[in-house]
Amino acid sequence: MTEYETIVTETRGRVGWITLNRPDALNALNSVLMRELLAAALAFDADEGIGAIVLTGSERAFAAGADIKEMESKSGLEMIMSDHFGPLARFADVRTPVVAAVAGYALGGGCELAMLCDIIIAADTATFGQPEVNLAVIPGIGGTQRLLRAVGYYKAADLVLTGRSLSADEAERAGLVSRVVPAAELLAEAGRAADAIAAKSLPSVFAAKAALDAGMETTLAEGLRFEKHVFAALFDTADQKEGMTAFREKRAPEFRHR
Ligand code: DAK
Repeated sequence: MTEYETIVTETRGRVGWITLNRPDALNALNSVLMRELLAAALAFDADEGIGAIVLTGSERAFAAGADIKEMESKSGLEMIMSDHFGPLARFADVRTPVVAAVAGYALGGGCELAMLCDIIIAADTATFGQPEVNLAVIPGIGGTQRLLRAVGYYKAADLVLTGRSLSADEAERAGLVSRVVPAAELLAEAGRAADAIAAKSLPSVFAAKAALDAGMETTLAEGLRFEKHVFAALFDTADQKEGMTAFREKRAPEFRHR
């Protein structure tokens, strides 16, 4: 297993776990962490033995945002030329479903990182927000775009323009969070969700994630066309035959990810 400086990785069954590990900075996303996070996710993505990823932080913070101290002295041109947040943006291309297990602060880039995941499970202690306006900047990795699509214009504008935070319950009501659980159950719940995904046939899971992603980007008509073709293509997998045969024979399917 690769040794990282700012994250810890582990494989449990068919699930890859990534834990952000900069406790002194509340897991603020500096360039080393963003690079390591992407590398770890891509390594899991390249492993057929992995069917889902859990991304988590600490009890106090999932991530308190981009590392302010690292970026405060940069110019606008440097931000663009250095592709400072490139690794985080590329995290969106990970094809394996990612379950975010969020406790404590998920602010700024931390909230945006959660939104790069497919399922967000929040501890009842979690706090979400886009406070960039307090620093005289704006969200830069989806906080005005993915957030808008997740919660609608008025809730997104409330967060982005005032910089206020949302509790886990308010985030769930707004549609930003998939499930809220007591903090003590967060990792177990995230593990169960990831195990459930990892038990499915990989081609169908990849296809489902790709179709959902397409739906975020395109028109309804285009999305429906994409869904129809991907649905049909799955009938050429051995796992589709196995899944439907197993249903008829009243037994659990044995998927081979083919
Ligand atoms: N960056 C660096 N250090 C941070 C940090 C951050 N975002 N958040 C916390 N820390 C550090 C604190 O400085 C402190 O370090 P020491 O002073 O002890 O060395 C340590 O973590 C503990 O924090 P506090 O002492 O402040 O802890 P409290 O419990 O009192 O407060 C807090 C917790 C989360 C409320 C507070 O730390 C806080 O407000 N943090 C900043 C939250 C924030 O503003 N986040 C948004 C950051 S801006 C872009 C892409 C992305 C972005 C921008 C552009 N492009 C593509 C262009 C994203 C921007 C952001 O995320």
